[in-house]
Amino acid sequence: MATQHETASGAAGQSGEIEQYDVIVIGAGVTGLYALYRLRELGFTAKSFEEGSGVGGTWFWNRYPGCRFDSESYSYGYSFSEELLQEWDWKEHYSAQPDTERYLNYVADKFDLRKHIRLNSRVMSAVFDEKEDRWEVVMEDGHRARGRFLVTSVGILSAGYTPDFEGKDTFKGISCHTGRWPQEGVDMKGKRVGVIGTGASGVQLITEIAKEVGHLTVFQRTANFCAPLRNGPIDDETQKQIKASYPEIFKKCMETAGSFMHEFDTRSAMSVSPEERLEQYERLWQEPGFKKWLGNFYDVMLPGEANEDYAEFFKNKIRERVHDPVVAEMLIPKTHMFGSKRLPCESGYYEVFNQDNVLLVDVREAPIQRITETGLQTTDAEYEFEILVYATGFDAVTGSLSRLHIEGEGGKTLSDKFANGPRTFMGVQSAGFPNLFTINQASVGNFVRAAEPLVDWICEAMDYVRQNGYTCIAATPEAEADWTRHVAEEGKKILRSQADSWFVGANIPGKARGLLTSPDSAPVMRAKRAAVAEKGYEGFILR
Ligand code: NA7
Repeated sequence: MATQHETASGAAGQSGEIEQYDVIVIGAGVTGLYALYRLRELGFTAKSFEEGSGVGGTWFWNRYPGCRFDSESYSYGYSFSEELLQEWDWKEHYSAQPDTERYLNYVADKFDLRKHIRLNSRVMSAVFDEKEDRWEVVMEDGHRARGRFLVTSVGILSAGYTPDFEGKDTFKGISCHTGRWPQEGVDMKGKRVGVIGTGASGVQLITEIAKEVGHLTVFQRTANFCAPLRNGPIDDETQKQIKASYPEIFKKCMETAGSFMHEFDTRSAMSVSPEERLEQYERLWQEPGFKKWLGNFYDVMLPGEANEDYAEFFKNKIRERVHDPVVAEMLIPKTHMFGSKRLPCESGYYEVFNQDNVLLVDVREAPIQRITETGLQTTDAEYEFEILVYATGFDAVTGSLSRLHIEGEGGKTLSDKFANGPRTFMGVQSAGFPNLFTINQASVGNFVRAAEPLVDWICEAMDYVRQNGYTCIAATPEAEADWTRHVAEEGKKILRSQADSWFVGANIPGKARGLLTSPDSAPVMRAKRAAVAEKGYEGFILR
């Protein structure tokens, strides 16, 4: 096993001190922190290189007003330490970003992980040394490190996307993206603000800033189905109950498709009377979180009559909440099925549009033509504001990898390989990129719940390689081809592939369309990975 800070000379044709590790982790967010913990437990030397000036990843960068969980806080935390579970008090049922960031910092301190993390370290390239079976990463500041294995814990929603509007740089006011919110915050009190985008981030931000801005213009291209979050503080009694029931909470999460606490009703919506159906819809509407999405009749999530029926229920809720019928119609989704996009949860979003100082602009009808010095111009009109917020989403899943220059065998880059869509084996590895584990390709759903078992699997795979005296684990082209075909074929059938969203890369102009993650449920994915490991890492070459 390598020791840290050993001097290597001649690596990559240069000399000088290059840090040496068994494992290099890129990123110190939710998965990066846990990977460090697990790797250390297994006796690996590991270092995480993190672009941010703090730990937390998504919860470090997305500090826009209103940013919070849509997952129940207590279903999102790490499960690996009973002590941590008992020590940490979630303040709210759906934790706000500052508290979640505080939690991840608490974890980093409690488990003494900071000494394994180099902050302010943007990785510019990662190159595989075929002779040595080692990866070398180079940071923006020239710092270099080498490791047998490379783990990309770079997040699935971390490469922010800002549309390439003409005149973007001419805007004289303040402009920022939700995913890279300034640390010092943005003072919006009494200001004229424009927001582009009404996805999960836009919905949270708009609701929050509408309380204090002078005037708000919302530029919406696609209306979304949004549902009340119904957040609230956690009182002492509930806190005790939560802490006593973690085993059941996590067990439930591990049984469901997306690792959330909610289970579908096994009945068809159409098998019950219209009265009973409506009674269930109304009951779920009053309940908090994703229950209305993931705890309803199973067939509301399948294209067809039940889905349309439930969509109509949502549309009527919007009509009830928005006073101006013209504005209400603008806010009603027309181009996609309920559940085919991520369901943003809100705390008063629709009521924002009843405020006199809020204007909704349909930029599907009249697209944005250019950004001006004082605002923006659509094909219809010109709008002025002092602050412009891009809530325009992310180049999801593959974007955070493509930003890195990852060079595998034969000098081939991962971004070239993924030009027509990701090609991986189970999301965890791509042929031609040995010893590279692309965690962010394989994880989706309630994030920590999905990430913990995935990190465990990857760490055990590295341990297996080491224990058996190998230096290399590489997905076979055949295993990769089979998996890629499986994703393409099965991916087409599921609801979340039907809309133009980040799930299928359709939000990024020119990006190949296709499901970016696994079409399988979380339990199925875990079983598939376990079977591969049991068969001595079938689908991988070990040498
Ligand atoms: P999303 O869900 O991708 O939303 C991005 C929004 O930005 C969406 O409303 C887009 O409209 C809009 N957008 C993107 N490009 C443009 C242009 N060129 N013109 C006008 N509007 C545009 O990103 P979020 O950050 O809200 O959420 C991402 C995930 O983070 C979310 O699913 C959660 O899991 C957490 P469109 O719908 O494409 O017409």
